[in-house]
Amino acid sequence: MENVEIAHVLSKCADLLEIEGEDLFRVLAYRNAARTIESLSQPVAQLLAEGKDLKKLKLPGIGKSMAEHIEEILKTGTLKALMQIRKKLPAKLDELLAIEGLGPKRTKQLYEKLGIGSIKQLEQALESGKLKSLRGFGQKSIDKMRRAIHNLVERPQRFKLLDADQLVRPLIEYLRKGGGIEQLEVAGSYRRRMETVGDLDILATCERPEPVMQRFQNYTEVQRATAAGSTRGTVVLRSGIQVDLRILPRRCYGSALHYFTGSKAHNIAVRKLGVEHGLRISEYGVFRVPRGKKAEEMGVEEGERIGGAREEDVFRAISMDWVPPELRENRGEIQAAQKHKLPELIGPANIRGDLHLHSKWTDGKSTILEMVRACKERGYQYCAITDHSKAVRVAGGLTVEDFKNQRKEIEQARAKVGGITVLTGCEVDILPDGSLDLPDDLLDELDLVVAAVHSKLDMNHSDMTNRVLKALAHPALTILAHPTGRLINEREPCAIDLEQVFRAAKEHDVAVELNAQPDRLDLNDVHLLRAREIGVKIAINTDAHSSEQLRFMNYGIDQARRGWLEKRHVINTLSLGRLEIWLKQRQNRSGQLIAESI
Ligand code: DGT
Ligand code: CA
Ligand code: CA
Repeated sequence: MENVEIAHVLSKCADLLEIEGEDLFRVLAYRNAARTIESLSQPVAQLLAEGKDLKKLKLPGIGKSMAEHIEEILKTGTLKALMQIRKKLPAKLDELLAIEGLGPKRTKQLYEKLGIGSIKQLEQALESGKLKSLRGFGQKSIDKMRRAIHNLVERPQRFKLLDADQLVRPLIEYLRKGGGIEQLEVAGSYRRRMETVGDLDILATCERPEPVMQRFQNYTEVQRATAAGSTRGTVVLRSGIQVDLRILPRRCYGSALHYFTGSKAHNIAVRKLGVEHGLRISEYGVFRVPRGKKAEEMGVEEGERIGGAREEDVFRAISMDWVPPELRENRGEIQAAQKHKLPELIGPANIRGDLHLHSKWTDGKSTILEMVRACKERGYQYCAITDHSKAVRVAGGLTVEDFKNQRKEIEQARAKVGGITVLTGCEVDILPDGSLDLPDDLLDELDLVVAAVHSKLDMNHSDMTNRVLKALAHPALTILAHPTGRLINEREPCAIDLEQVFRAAKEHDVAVELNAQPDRLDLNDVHLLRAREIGVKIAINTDAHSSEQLRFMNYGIDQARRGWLEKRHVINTLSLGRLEIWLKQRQNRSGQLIAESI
């Protein structure tokens, strides 16, 4: 059982307890534990197998009884406590929780006041107008709910990349342990590092396919096998994700890897180029088209084979450079690869620091010292502590006074951890009128100001755009964080004109964030391409709420690569010296602007 699945049981418990009207402390205990488990870098099952005692690891929110709950989930797949609450509540209540905008609080209201316990009953209540009698369910929120239900029913389920990683890694390890595997790779959208994946496509070569295929079907997480042959199998894991395994002859491993990595649009363009070169390119290999024949008339292995064992064979045959999988979306990579002008994509080694971090002062789970130490361990030159401002009440946002006190703790961390520069910062809330939630004199004192929208995310397009444009014009602003506010599979992006936002950010020399939280990844790849074109500086930030989450940087980098970003586009690849020069320039400018306005 994977961490995501354990976390899922815990947070389900929290939600249902809240609906049932349980004490809020107990609810939060489950919710916090879920977050901790989800962000661990090692599977809990593995920790336990290594003989570690969960109770003694001092994980945030995991005390004695929570540790026992987790062990119970690992053993039984669920919790007795969860089954007991379920008995008391309607069986289909979970459906409601999946609707965007319906958290446990509002679900509780629907259930308590109107006895609504399923999507069907909710739809009936929407039709009959019964809902309007409830507090907090105005026309706007009713319309929103209708759309959300529609999306939910229509949308095929896709898995966040982080979840896919956590599900596929142990499977691969398991397959390898069985022996006999020579080459193995997960292709498809997973290899292209898309923010979500529909299913997993594993390719392998091996001595003998049968035992490997057998082992695949026998994996403990398999819920059902939907197709099985000696070289191709499909299973659905307990988490609901589908996995295909294809075992290939060595001579076509490379061409199959290329084909099944996709994307489809990229493949079609490559195949077409092949035809122009007198070649037939398919998953079976690269073949010369005999005179007088057409590529599409050929059998799968007809003609002279000129490659297929290695992926490079495909690209070389049509005079292209090898294209990193993240770029294979037919967005210009083919032309660039022909001209040997592919971007030199950013990589983890380029990152020098993290500029958006939370601590226990607000909704973070680690102390400032722990965050700084963890950044140091990652080899960073700098990091910035950026806790929330007071308007973000749910996160325990800080007042001016709090920020001053926090400064002392930052000083202490600086004194204790050498070799890394700790910048003082904040994540200031952009209020609905576009002003910032902290006074200018405090903002001026900070090394760096991250700003973001946290409330009234449903403003209309022009109001939201104006709100953010006004904030961008504030001279103290350094980085605009999670610009669209979307949460993958949970909340749609807000309505905002990013084109105008990017232009304003460039004009005011404000960096725009690529938030690396796996459920945000905001900006997305397409936005990044545009930001790059316009020339906006990008900051890849983890927005880490615990030291464990610093590793989310890699998801930011994946997304950045999909947006064609190079080192030069990203400010947290700058050396400390250069970063400081940029921050200074901005501060001088802000001083100047203030002077001008006097
Ligand atoms: P997903 O699973 O929805 O996240 O996205 P992919 O890209 O992994 O798509 P999937 O699993 O349906 O297929 C894997 C790859 O196989 C896909 O990226 C490209 C290739 N492929 C699948 N169907 C076609 C097709 O009809 N034509 C071509 N040229 N390639 C295809
Ligand atoms: Ca796939
Ligand atoms: Ca597939």
